[in-house]
Amino acid sequence: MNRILSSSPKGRMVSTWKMSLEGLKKGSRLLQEGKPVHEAILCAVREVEDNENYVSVGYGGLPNREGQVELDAAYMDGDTLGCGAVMAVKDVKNPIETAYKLSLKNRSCILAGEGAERYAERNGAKRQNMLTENSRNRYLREKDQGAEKATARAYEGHDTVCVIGRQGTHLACGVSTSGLYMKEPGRVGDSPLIGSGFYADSQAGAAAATGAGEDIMKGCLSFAIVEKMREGMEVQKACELCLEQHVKRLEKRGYQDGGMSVIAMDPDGNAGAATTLEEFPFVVAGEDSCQVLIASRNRETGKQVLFSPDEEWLKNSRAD
Ligand code: SD4
Repeated sequence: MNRILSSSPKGRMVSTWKMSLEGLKKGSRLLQEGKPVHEAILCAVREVEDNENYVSVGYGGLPNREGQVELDAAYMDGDTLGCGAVMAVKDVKNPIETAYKLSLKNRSCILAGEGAERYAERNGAKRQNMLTENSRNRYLREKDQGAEKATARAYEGHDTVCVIGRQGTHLACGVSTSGLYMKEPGRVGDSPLIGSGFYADSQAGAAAATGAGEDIMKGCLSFAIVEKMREGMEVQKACELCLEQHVKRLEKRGYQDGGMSVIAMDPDGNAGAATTLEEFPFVVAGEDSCQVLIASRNRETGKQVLFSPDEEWLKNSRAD
């Protein structure tokens, strides 16, 4: 049975994709120093948002059909259930920071488009063109080949960074993404939707998702996982069961799985993950370690396994 045990009663974190490794190391260090969970999560997400080599989040993100980078981000506090999100924002440097600020409010905490951009600016966010030359060149090249006519797909250079953290008994979660490459302008995925892309309740657990947002949101996947933990299910089992049930529900309606992966943490700091991919890298950090693990689903049996990748894999994998 897959099981990632908590090695420490102190700060614990889990995050999606290998690209979150450096951020998680920094965030986890803050937790070990006793800093509050939001500081650790913001630090980890910002690290990915600021890295232009990661073309799925923040600066350097790949654009929509019209060549503009539109970003979604959200933050949820598991103690208060306070939740904030920004959707389809342009030219905002660290959307996770605005999402966090919004999570402290009780009304008008989920903002879209221009209103979100104006709120971000009024509240200290740096405005910056998020399209790098590399992303622009790739867009122009692929547009020439007619790529913007194809259906926007997940996991083609587009993966959401989701970070769950726990300090003491306090759970919280932050997510940030540029969504699907070549998406329609104004399109919003699961990531900033409470219950779909993320959910955190310190009394039950936290979960977050990455993949084809339109598929994920049909089952409020993150909320479903947290509710299973509330009923007493073990975190890894909750991830596997909810994802499997959701895929079956979609398949019955004739949808083809566009790729979905989930991470979760229970109130004791135990982490779990499940995927419909052959390889889904995620990162787990505790008091004395921060490591990449792989969740993998066997195509024939549907069984999920978790394993540590070897050095060779870490060096060569493109699955950021
Ligand atoms: C979205 N869930 O916008 C995001 C994209 C993603 O891996 O996570 N891709 O639908």
